[in-house]
Amino acid sequence: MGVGDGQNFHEELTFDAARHDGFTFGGAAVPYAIAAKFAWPDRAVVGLVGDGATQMNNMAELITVDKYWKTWSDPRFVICVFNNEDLNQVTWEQCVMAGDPKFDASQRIPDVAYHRFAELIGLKGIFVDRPEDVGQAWDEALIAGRAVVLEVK
Ligand SMILES: Cc1ncc(C[n+]2csc(CCOP(=O)(O)OP(=O)(O)O)c2C)c(N)n1
Ligand SMILES: [Mg+2]
Repeated sequence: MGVGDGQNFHEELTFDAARHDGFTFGGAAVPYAIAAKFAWPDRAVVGLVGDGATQMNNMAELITVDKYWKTWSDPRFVICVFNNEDLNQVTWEQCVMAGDPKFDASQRIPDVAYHRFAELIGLKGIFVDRPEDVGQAWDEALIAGRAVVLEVK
């Protein structure tokens, strides 16, 4: 999660919601991004979230975002969801540390249209699946004038 004013990137505050003393907890990024926005409502907040973590708790907390985003003086708030239909960090660990092939029963997760869920609850949703469109998608997200879910497939 990064908090910046869009100009002074050297002053940017970043916080990795998935890491604390080596322990990782999924589902924290959107709540932490909300907290950052309440601390600095006049600055842009960006949250970067895996699709598995999004399905844990972060989708529910997008409802909280919709409850409050109109009260933030700077509306820039972007949750970027990386939709790889995989709990990839664990898939990777199981492969590298145990030599196991990907175990689809636990590692393959549903393909959810996160950008459409965002629209359903009142946020702006943007979908991008071509590398050459990613830059423009971020531009669109940051000038949207409202909270955005940017889904990267
Ligand atoms: C609440 C919780 N449950 C399970 C885990 C174990 N875990 C660590 S990383 C990970 C996979 C995350 O997948 P995703 O969010 O899709 O990110 P990706 O690795 O695919 O980019 C899981 C399940 C966790 N950290 N927290
Ligand atoms: Mg994933």
